[in-house]
Amino acid sequence: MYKLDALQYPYDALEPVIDQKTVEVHHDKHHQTYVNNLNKAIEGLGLKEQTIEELLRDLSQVPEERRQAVINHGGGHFNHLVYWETMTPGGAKEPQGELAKAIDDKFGSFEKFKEAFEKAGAGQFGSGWAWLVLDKGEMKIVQSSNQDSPVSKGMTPLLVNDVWEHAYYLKYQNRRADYLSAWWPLVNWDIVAARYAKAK
Ligand code: MN3
Repeated sequence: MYKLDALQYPYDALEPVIDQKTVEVHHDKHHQTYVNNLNKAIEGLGLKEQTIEELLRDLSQVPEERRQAVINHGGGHFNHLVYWETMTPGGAKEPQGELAKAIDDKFGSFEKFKEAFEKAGAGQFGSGWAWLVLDKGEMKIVQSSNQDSPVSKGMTPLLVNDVWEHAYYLKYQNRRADYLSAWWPLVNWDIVAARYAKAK
């Protein structure tokens, strides 16, 4: 059984970039529903106890007829965990040290990285996610559709933004690009750096 922990910050902590109501519904309704449906999808399978990341990294342990449900709802659980953790009311506002250097080396500059990431988020057709990942040691921006998760392809997430409409619609309506560009002050670069150091 998987369970959803309370957010590490109050619902209004991401104001004014993300409004309180959006955070509340996103976490308590959308995310909770993924957890509930994940538990239904794995019911009776006798899987070993493991983190949701471990489960998604090895989907071969899930029988084929339940696998898509685990991809959808397990991905929905894991992707949102990374998303909530990526954001914080405090923390470093820009990448530092080794992480900053890796971003500069790969994308040219922090500004160019942000531009490319926003483009990936805006260009994701329909619902999905924009990610910064490490893929076999290489830093990359990738998109994923629906609740597909890059961990199922062996990648390690460093940072993610949710581009499903439920993440931004109350405040930004159809203006996904505005949400993407307004989002940067929320990113906790200390956490991103810790993920990077661990994954390298
Ligand atoms: Mn979402």
